[in-house]
Amino acid sequence: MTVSDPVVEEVIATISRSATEIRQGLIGRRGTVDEENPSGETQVEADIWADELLGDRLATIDGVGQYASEERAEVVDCGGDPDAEADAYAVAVDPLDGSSNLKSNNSMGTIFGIYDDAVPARGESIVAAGYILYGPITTMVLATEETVSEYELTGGERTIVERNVTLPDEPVVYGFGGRIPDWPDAFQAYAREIEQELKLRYGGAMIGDVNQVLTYGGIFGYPGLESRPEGKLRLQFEGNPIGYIIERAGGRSSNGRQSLLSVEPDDIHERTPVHVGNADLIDRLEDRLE
Ligand code: FDP
Repeated sequence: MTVSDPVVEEVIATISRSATEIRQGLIGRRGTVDEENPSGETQVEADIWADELLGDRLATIDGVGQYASEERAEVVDCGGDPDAEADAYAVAVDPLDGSSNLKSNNSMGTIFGIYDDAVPARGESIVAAGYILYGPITTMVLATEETVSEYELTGGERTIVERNVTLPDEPVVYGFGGRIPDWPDAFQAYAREIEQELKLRYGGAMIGDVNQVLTYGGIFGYPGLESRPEGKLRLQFEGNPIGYIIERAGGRSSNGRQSLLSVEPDDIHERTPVHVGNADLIDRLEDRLE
């Protein structure tokens, strides 16, 4: 599938070409460094390396006005103003989502959102978003205004696997992050209901867990916690792109009250509760959390 805007297409092509290289470069970069990312989490060598690789490549694309990464405190100004210029975009990236899974050699991903506004921006201004899943094979799920597609990536090439990916109607799996004693009572009550209906699938990397939901139907959530009401995941780099993908695939996203895409952000690294999945499961969650 081609995306009609050449800048958007070049961003997608650059990220998908870089993905097999990133996967290969994980070898030997599993160690932690003596640094924390702007959200206060320990970085592994691969986080910094993948961020530099993507940042160098994306920031030089004509028409990319901003590069923002979960691994950098500040947004990188690349020369165009996405608020002012019709053909300038902001690219927000989580270079390695779930990188704590590197230690145990479990799945991880790369997430990106292409915003038509300067970031921080509402998810409603996303024009395309996607994720790479480093599983037994490397795949990319890409959502545009037209459709959601899945590709296999190898040697810098992408091969279409499925056009028009949609969430299955009958939900099968669920995965909720955070420790149960830290879940607010209303979320605990909701989770108890869901446990009776669906199968648990939780691998500790949002991309792996969300991909299970997209494949089998169900719900992924990282709720607001008693100790941290804002939750763990970041709106610009994780919540918005994933919300966009799942909504385009026929599901819903929510921070517990409203679509993630309609949340007005204050800060580039702001966190949010994230819930995505089949629409009726998200509707029920919002009723419970009211
Ligand atoms: P990680 O810290 O390994 O980068 O983005 C944060 C994230 O992973 C998500 O990918 C994942 O869903 C979540 O954190 C896992 O958090 P828990 O360890 O609290 O389950």
